[in-house]
Amino acid sequence: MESSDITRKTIEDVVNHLYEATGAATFFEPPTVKFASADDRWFTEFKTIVGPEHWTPQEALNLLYPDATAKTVISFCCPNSQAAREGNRKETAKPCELWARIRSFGDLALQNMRNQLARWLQEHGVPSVAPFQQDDYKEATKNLRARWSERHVAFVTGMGTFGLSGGLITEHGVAHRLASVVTALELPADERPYGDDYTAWCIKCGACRRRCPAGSIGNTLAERDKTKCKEYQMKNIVPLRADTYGWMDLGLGCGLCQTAVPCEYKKP
Ligand code: B12
Ligand code: SF4
Ligand code: SF4
Repeated sequence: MESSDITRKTIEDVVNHLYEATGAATFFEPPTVKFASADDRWFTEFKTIVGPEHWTPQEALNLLYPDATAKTVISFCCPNSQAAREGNRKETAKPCELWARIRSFGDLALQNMRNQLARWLQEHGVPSVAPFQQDDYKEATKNLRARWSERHVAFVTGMGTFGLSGGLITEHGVAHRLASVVTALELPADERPYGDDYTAWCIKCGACRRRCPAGSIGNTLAERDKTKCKEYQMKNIVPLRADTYGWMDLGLGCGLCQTAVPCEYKKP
């Protein structure tokens, strides 16, 4: 296939193929794929909203291809499986086992999906990069600030808007994981049905705040205390990893704010 023959449909087919091939289908419901123009003004605004270190799509692509021009950002969203969501609804302090598996091993499948989509485009002669894979994850978690925020990127593609919990509320809810790829291939962008209203799909009901065992969620997005969420995970969940869940490393989080809430699996 020539790169000029690659359409949005082709990309969606590749993502759906990788969803099966990487084992992501064990953990997630089928992905939704959305597209943004690499020139969208939001990417420049994130230098102020997230921080000056946050990459534009152009900067991210230039990490691997110094002479290429970024044209499109592809974002995909994989909702957590119904069984994992149902299991987590009953929890009050820690993730159920299926949720924990998604955080630790589902995330590895998602990393493979990103990488393989970028590799597929590269093999078809199109400079492409999965920016998350170029970031320093330890630094991002230490500073609570990534150089490529999957939620902010997905917001630009029209995938969804931020909730009080900080999660991105999509057509398929907030219980999901996100990934993205920047490419030099020009493809039509999706519209943002919510315009620039970055909290449009959150009904501000406070259910996530009441679910959070760490007191990390406030009455407004600005009141959110991310450090409390991280400390809760480090003190109360990570130490359970070997005995309760049965593996030695990889991240864990409770995600209680994403289950038993009106935005869990649909736009409320
Ligand atoms: C560091 C990190 C964490 C840290 C801190 C999270 C944080 N920053 O909020 C810790 C360890 C605590 C954590 C916890 C969790 N995480 Co985490 N984490 C990340 C990581 C690596 C980077 C996040 C980041 O730095 N973002 C940038 C900062 C600036 O974003 P932020 O603080 O959230 O931004 C807020 C403000 O900017 C605000 N805002 C304020 N003013 C304005 C104005 C405008 C115009 C806009 C647009 C926004 C805005 O909106 C944002 C949302 O709160 C990402 C992966 C990635 N690279 O994107 C995953 C990621 C965010 N985590 C994810 C998940 C699922 C979780 C957990 C549920 C754990 C789990 N799996 O069970 C919890 C949920 C916590 C929560 N309430 O959201 C998913 C989120 C998907 C989703 N459903 O939204 C991500 C995207 C991973 C992935 N690949 O899917 N995480
Ligand atoms: S539970 Fe309610 S307040 Fe929290 S993110 Fe969902 S809709 Fe918004
Ligand atoms: S992941 Fe857990 S601790 Fe963190 S904000 Fe959500 S409910 Fe609170």
